[in-house]
Amino acid sequence: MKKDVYSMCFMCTVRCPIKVTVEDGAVRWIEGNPHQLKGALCAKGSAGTALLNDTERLRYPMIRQGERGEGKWKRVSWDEALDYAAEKLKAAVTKYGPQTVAFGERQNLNTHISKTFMRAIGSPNHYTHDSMCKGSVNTAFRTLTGYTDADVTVDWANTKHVILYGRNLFESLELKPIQALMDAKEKGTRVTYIDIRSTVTASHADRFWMIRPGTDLALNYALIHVILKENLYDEEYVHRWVSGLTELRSFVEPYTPEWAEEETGIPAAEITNLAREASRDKPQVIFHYGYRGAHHTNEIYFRRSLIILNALMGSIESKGGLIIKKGPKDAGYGTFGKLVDQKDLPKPKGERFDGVGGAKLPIADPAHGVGSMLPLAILNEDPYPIKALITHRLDPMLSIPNYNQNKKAFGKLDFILTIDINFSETAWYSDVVLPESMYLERSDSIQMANGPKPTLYMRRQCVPPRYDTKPFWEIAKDLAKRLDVGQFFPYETIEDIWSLQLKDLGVKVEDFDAKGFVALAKNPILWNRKDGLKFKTPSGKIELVSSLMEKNGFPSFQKYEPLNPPAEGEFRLTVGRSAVHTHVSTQNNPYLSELVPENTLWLNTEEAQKLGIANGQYVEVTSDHGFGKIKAFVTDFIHPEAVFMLHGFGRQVPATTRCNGKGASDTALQENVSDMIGGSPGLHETFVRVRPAR
Ligand SMILES: Nc1nc2c(c(=O)[nH]1)N[C@H]1C(S)=C(S)[C@@H](COP(=O)(O)OP(=O)(O)OC[C@H]3O[C@@H](n4cnc5c(=O)[nH]c(N)nc54)[C@H](O)[C@@H]3O)O[C@H]1N2
Ligand SMILES: Nc1nc2c(c(=O)[nH]1)N[C@H]1C(S)=C(S)[C@@H](COP(=O)(O)OP(=O)(O)OC[C@H]3O[C@@H](n4cnc5c(=O)[nH]c(N)nc54)[C@H](O)[C@@H]3O)O[C@H]1N2
Ligand code: SF4
Ligand SMILES: [Mo]
Repeated sequence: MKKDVYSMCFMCTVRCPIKVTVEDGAVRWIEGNPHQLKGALCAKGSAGTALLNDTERLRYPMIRQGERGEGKWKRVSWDEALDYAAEKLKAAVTKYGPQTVAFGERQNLNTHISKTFMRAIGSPNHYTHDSMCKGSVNTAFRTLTGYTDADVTVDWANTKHVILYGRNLFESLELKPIQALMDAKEKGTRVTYIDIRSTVTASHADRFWMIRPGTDLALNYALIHVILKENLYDEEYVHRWVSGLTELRSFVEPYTPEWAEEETGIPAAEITNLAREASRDKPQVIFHYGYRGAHHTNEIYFRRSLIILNALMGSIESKGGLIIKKGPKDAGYGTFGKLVDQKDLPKPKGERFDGVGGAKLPIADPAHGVGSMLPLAILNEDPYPIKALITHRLDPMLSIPNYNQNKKAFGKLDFILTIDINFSETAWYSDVVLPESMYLERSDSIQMANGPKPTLYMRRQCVPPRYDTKPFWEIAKDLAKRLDVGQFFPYETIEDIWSLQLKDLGVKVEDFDAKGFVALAKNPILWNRKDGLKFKTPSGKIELVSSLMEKNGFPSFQKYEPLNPPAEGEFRLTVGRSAVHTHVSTQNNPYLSELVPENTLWLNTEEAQKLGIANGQYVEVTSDHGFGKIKAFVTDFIHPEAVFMLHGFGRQVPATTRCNGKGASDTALQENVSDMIGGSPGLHETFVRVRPAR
């Protein structure tokens, strides 16, 4: 029998809506949901079947036998694995206190369940990937608008001009935005792209600037300088909704385009032109706030400068600008239910391991924590020892900079439990490994995707699990029961979870049948720009002088401090993503590992010549923290001060035979330093030395 199932892709966390054709219990075809994506899917999404059939993914629960990382495992039953894990976690809770248990995951549809688990056992130490990805973007938004970046979306379809700072949209994909931007470009939308190297996105841009690494803040200070000097901003909007303009004006006074030219390498006249051009298109212009790009310990000021540029253009809550997401209430519906909203569930209490909300990181987002503090907290026992770690849908060993340090830190733990679908580097180093069913084999909690048109999405099981695996929501409940907190998990099936989520909303499970999603609004909901904007700052305005920053002792504007340039013979290590891989998840996928089997080191042609390195030759890359062997990609299309490599390679798990040992690991080379205001890791603070491999 043949049937189509609407579900959601999970080859990366964009979670595109998909249509899956299933015949006789097997997946025959996957395509983008035709109602939203015109059938389109990226290479990773198409490789979902290869993941489903992969014999090297996690297939059954296992308990470690030999030393950590030695690779000796015993296959056990689910009961045996869960009993053992519960015993170890209980020991940590009763002997040392619940705060000694930490739980990390990439934010996902079941995060309301993991947060319930941690609150039930009494630990404040749940953290997500968010800070490791874009913590400073999140914090920058909150300091200016009271909203996080997750509360904001980009109106790609209606913008006239988008300016991207290392936002390599056409390789670091999000399908819906790409489709919308391609359509908009046909109608004349302009793209300005600023990167330290020429990427696929650069080839789609109308203007490309190769900027000197780490100097984007100088460029923005100069753009703001020109905008204020020539009164190019949206006066009506700024007068009504923005405070602190006088202070900003005097702050940017010294930062002329001529000054920025020296710093960035971009001609002053071109900087002035961009400011004028953007202003002509306001408010339908977007200075994209980005995720990665320039990653330094002062990143908060760079992200703030981007949001300030949007505020000056009047593009926050404008058609063709940035739109504040609306929820079910805004669309006239009830509340979307979450397990973590149970009234009798204990509130998180006590100091967090990462210092978020305390003296160390007072304004980073406590809803996510700052994961890169974990190895430091473990090693230094600061603020207290961590004894046990649960990791779900995250690979902290590779996603927190400095692999060797991570290994040392995790080696200090009494117990590590990993719930994954693959043999991640963290799983390989764990004591118990629990295999989750992959996304085509399971249903999950419903997604409430807030936006101009708030929409609900559902992941539905397409085929039965191929191996002895379970969905996370079931694993969490089974573990909770064993830790005597089962009362907070009042469900047996996924349908019970769905009804808890939909109970007050006024939507039924059957409503998803027709298209796989339920839109709660026909037209985009936009607030009235004259008097209807609802900023969540104390003043109700976009606060250029931020009460959140100032109250916590951080200046709202920071004098430009140039980064140290690389010393003779050194390069700034920069990293990013490939269109056919997801972070650290897909390198062993049978199809995707064929497409991009290893990473290369982008190196400027002249620099390569000085070092006697030819294109395609293996080189050794060394930093103060680690080492890697990798093929050189010699090119004119990268700034001479930097080298670049894809994240996620140089793996050290023999069980993943297709990717093991291929390419070099950025994580092994990078230093673990963070922006201690915003929370992002300073991924581009590391210098490396390169020489031909011996
Ligand atoms: N050194 C370095 N660190 C980085 C970055 C970098 O460029 N360099 N990038 C940063 C960024 S932007 C981000 S967003 C983070 C991402 O960091 P991570 O979230 O750690 O990376 P992912 O590859 O998304 O996924 C991690 C794990 O989730 C597992 N997984 C995938 N699907 C499922 C599933 O359905 N169930 C379960 N249980 N597990 C699943 C994968 O097998 C993988 O082991 O890393 C950050 N850290
Ligand atoms: N295919 C694919 N798509 C993805 C993901 C994935 O894993 N795979 N992950 C998703 C996630 S979680 C994220 S966070 C996004 C990330 O999406 P992006 O923010 O686009 O991140 P990267 O791919 O890391 O690209 C960063 C770019 O910044 C450039 N860069 C480095 N230093 C500087 C600098 O000083 N200035 C400027 N202007 N540029 C610089 C690099 O050359 C690189 O091209 O992608 C998302 N989409
Ligand atoms: S971007 Fe690609 S991998 Fe990510 S969810 Fe969409 S289709 Fe899947
Ligand atoms: Mo990310």
